[in-house]
Amino acid sequence: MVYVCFFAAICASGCRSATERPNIIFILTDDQGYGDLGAHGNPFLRTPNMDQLYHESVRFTNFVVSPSCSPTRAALMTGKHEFRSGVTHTVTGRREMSLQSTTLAQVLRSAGYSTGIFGKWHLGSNGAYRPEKRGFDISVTSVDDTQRSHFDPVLLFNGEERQTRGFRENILFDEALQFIENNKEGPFFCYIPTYSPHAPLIAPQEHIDRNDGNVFYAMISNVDDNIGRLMQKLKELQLDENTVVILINDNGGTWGVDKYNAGMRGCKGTPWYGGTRAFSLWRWPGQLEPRNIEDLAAHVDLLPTLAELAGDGLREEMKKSLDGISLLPFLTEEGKALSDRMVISHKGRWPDGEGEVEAHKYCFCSVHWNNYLLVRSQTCGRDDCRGECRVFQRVIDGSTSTGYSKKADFHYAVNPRRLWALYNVKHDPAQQHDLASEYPEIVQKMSGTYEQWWKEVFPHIHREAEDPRWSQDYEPKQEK
Ligand SMILES: [Ca+2]
Ligand SMILES: [Zn+2]
Repeated sequence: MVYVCFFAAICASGCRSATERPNIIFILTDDQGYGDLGAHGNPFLRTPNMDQLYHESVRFTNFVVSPSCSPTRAALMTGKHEFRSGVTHTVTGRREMSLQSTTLAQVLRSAGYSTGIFGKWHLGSNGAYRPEKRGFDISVTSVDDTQRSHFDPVLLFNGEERQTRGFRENILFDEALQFIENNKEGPFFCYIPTYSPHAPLIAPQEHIDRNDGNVFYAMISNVDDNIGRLMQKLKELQLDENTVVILINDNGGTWGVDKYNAGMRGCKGTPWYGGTRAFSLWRWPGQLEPRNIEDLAAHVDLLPTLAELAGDGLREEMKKSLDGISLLPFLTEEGKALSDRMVISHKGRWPDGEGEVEAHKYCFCSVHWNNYLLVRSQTCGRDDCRGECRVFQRVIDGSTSTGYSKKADFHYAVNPRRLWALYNVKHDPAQQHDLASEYPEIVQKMSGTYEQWWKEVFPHIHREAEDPRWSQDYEPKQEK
């Protein structure tokens, strides 16, 4: 049923031949922040391979992702806000991406691409939700995406368990390089969502030594080495010119925000700019001129962009159902301005239970529009909330250390309830000057968009866990 839909959705007027279409490698790092990059001025961390990629890429400097893992992945895979595919958390029951969603991998496979995923899927570990059932020919993932074995992990190869040896990121890149070599005639789509540098903080000793004992930075440094290996392999296979390499991080900064966060307030799981701003690097030698694009772009744009790159794009009716737009004209044509748009972020993660979704409508959400950020950083106000309001309640109660930060009153700041705050994040990335009373008409326009958006997405905030298709045909073993 789903297959019929997306075969019809793509190649409506015939695909271009495979030789004209580039291979696509998409690397998504887990819990690395915008500031955790040498090229962004981090004085404590060396990332020579990511920096080289940065200098050879088109860079979206105002690029928005969701505040945490599964939500960003759902948006990347569907081209829609994650609530539209029912993803509202990172845990079982609320991270399963609706089976009615057509995935990026399905779109590219329909266009003739070989598809592989090597890393953290995090959109459902069981049955029909697994990546090899959702458009990937080859899938190498951890047994359950909450599993934290960084060394000697048991991995699933298209659902088959295999004991492996070594550091997980090195193994996943080895598998990705093999996939690239096997498919060098192209076109291929190689998705590498790393597990690093997400906690627990564990890294090979040589990287820990190289980073003066900072294990978080050591994990990034290991990914950086692997990206170096990947770029070398592309040159060896003479695929360098015909391959688009994309590097994005999946949410705001974590263990590095107190050291360097590019001047921004906010970290993973907050509605502040530092919670959802990501780097977004696009390298295609000879085709894309390295430069910055400051217009607002977002994770939901990946699917329509790659669909256009892979063929003749998507049919109008599918395009209309997406929140994303194709970035291809802006990538290839300098000086072309992106259309005026708003992008909405919401933390999600409300507790389970009757009425909880509505009770958290305004809890930790923001609206992006050009350089404006409209923020509601507020709890639901109930003392007995079992959700993540508790983290912010601690800050209200005077704690200066919570979550990822010992400057919690800064990164986890809470605003007065029932008020939107407005910031110009280009001039004020630390979000110190609330412009709401100065520009009431802008607040009204942006908050009006939020109200309309909530009405639209609310019916999609559902759980498929009770659905019979959510089968338990794979039972993950307990981690050792
Ligand atoms: Ca993450
Ligand atoms: Zn609450």
